Amino acid sequence: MKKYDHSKLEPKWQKAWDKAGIYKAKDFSKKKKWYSLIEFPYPSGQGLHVGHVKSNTAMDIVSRKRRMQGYNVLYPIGWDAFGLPTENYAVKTGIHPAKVTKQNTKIFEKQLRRIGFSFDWDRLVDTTDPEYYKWTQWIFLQLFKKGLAYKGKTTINWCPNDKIGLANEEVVGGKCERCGHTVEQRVKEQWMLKITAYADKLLKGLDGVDFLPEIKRQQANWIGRSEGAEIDFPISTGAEKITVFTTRPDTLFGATYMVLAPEHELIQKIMPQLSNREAVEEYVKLASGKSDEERIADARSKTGVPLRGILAINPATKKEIPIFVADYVLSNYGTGAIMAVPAHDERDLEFAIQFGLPVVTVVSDTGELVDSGPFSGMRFEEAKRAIVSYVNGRPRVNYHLRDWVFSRQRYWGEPIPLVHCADCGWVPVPDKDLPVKLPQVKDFRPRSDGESPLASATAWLKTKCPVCKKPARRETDVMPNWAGSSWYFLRYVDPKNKKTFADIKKLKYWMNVDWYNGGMEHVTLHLLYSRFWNQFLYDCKLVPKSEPYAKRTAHGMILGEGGVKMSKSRGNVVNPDTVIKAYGADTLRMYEMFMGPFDQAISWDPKSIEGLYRFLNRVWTIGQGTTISARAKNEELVRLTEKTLKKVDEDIEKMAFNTAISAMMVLSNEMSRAESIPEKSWAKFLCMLAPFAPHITEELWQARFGAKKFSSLHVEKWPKWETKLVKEDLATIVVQVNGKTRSILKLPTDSTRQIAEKAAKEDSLIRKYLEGASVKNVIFVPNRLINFVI
Ligand code: ANZ
Ligand code: ZN
Repeated sequence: MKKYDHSKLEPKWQKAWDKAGIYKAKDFSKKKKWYSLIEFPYPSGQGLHVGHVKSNTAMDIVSRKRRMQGYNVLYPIGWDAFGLPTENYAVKTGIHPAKVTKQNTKIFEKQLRRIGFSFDWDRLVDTTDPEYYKWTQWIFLQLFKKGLAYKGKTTINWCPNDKIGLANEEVVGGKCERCGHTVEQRVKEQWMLKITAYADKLLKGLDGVDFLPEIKRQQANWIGRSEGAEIDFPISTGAEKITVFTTRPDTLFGATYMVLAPEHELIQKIMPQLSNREAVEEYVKLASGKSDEERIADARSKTGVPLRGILAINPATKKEIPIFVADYVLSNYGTGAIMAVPAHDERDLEFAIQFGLPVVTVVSDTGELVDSGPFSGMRFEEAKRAIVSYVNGRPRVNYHLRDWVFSRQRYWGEPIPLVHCADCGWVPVPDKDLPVKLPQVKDFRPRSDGESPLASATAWLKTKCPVCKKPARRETDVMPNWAGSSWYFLRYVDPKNKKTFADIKKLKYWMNVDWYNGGMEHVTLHLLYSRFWNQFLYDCKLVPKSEPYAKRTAHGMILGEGGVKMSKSRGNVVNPDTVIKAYGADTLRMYEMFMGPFDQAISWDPKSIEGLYRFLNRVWTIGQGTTISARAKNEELVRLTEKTLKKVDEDIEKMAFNTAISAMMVLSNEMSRAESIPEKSWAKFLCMLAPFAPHITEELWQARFGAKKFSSLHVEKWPKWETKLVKEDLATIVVQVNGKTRSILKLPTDSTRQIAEKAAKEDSLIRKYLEGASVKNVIFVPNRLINFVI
């Protein structure tokens, strides 16, 4: 008997598939198109992670099934290759990041190929390739030309260790996500993208897509639409007023004090009138060093200082109320000022207790207003509107979403293609001069003055203004890591196009992505950013669909043994190569799909790998045996095969890969016990297993069904199950007398009227009704109901 030698047969079939080009996606075809997408990997120096294998295998199974179902499938791969680890490595070793990236991507490609994914390798993209980032720059310029990219002074999160500005989302609990160092606040000129202009579109777009509910929820939360009103509060000392944003105007009569954010512009204006200037100045200074996250942390006790010498007037009660400066109010949300209602807001209550401020209840437990003048007794929903108009307030919608900080003072990113001219201001580099290539520099280290290393590339820096031709200076900031991944799914459609980022006809054919799977950690940022770019390009009429992804699912993480995170420092990182060496790629794929429910975090368990290996060996042995024949009849096995096929088919759609594999294990057990296996059932079994374990199934398929001219199993037709064989064995039949249910029978599925009538008449519960009665009519609905009319 031939041995299952995965180390020989896997590379053999990979070569054969490559040669036959069976995974190439064809632009335009009579077949229906199918576009599967995975998040393209960052080619780190550590090589492929088993987590990549999980997500890639899942979408490979879907893609392979679709191919067999007759679709023209696009399943592409590429490198999201700009990023900090590569740059840090370059800083350490002096090797240019482009060179490091080349080395790393080579390793990644080799590893991915060895697992037998059905990628169309001809469409490979690399975000660091100038031919790619030329278009990233071009899209940025479209945003700039439409006023959606602007340079603004913002306080940024500054990591003093990495010497880099961080986006809010890169700060976790006040610490740098990368190095764990405490983040400081710094004022810096930054390029920003006005994603807030798309807040509403990004929210509404969620209605029309098939994303996991949890993903939709996180997107919506991140956008944070909030309906409320702006209300003006006059102040005692003069013409100034304070405008607040509130979602609870119904509580206005309970507003007993006000709070300004430390950065609120009124504070500096009225400073001369304050009797406690020094205390206020001191407080404002202290607050400016803290990050937003720190300031709003629930656990932290509230701090603040009263503004002595001025008072505000509650426009509803007309009473004078004190004003505080406190850092639990943020300057960059709403108006940077609030009316505080301690009776109905937790944070305000905590503050009020600390400062001995009045707490006035104005809404009862049952939702009616109390102590609210003419509005007492009114339902709070109604009172919201009524009170806003009573005090001349304005309805207002706010979003928590912030504009996207789009510059980094680093080296390894796309140069921002703008030139600064003393006379003309910021001027786009003309299309014909794109890409603006990264210049060579000696030192990749960020400069301690906070500027990018590009600021040291003197020759590159100096240029001419594209408009007036006077001497001008290039922007030295580069784009953030999120830039290239915001549109890569569009480039896959037409990766070699030199005239445009992707041909519109091809985009019309392929877009949108039918199924995108990725990590849960990317559902707020990457998903939102890429939807934003796509929606923007849609508004420019450059892409055909406003939403880039029809469906988005997520996988659970793979943890190290014992449920801890896999990390280099723990030394528990599993290299897929070692598993492949011992057991083969098919076993690795099967194992990762079998580990547990796809969306859950599961620990690596070397012992269970053996189980999958045994399974494939059993399949191999069946394939070598003599029990399979065209003439074999084995009704029970045929029935089980059909049922398993149905289950595998349906489970793939639900990403229930583990239960699909369990079902195939049961079937393989029965097959290895069977005296004879009908050839048709064997063929169906290989077909359903093919997307999971493409190599072994190809080998066994070719051995039995192969023709002289190679035709791969992976382009065979996806089999159909025999409907009548997968039916439940017993049907539940309701037995009625004159329309009233009197008994329930279990009968073999598809029992005839005669059989059902006979069984019902013999039923003890029914017999007593029919005794001595004359049956006028019998109504029979197969597999459902029999009704005796007497
Ligand atoms: C009075 C009030 C009474 C409020 C009450 C809430 C409950 P969302 O849903 O997040 O939009 N707020 C407004 N601007 C703020 C800022 N810059 N910093 C901190 N808090 C701010 O929350 C809006 C509510 O948060 C607003 O409604 C305001 O407090 C507060 F029983 O006004 B509310
Ligand atoms: Zn100029």
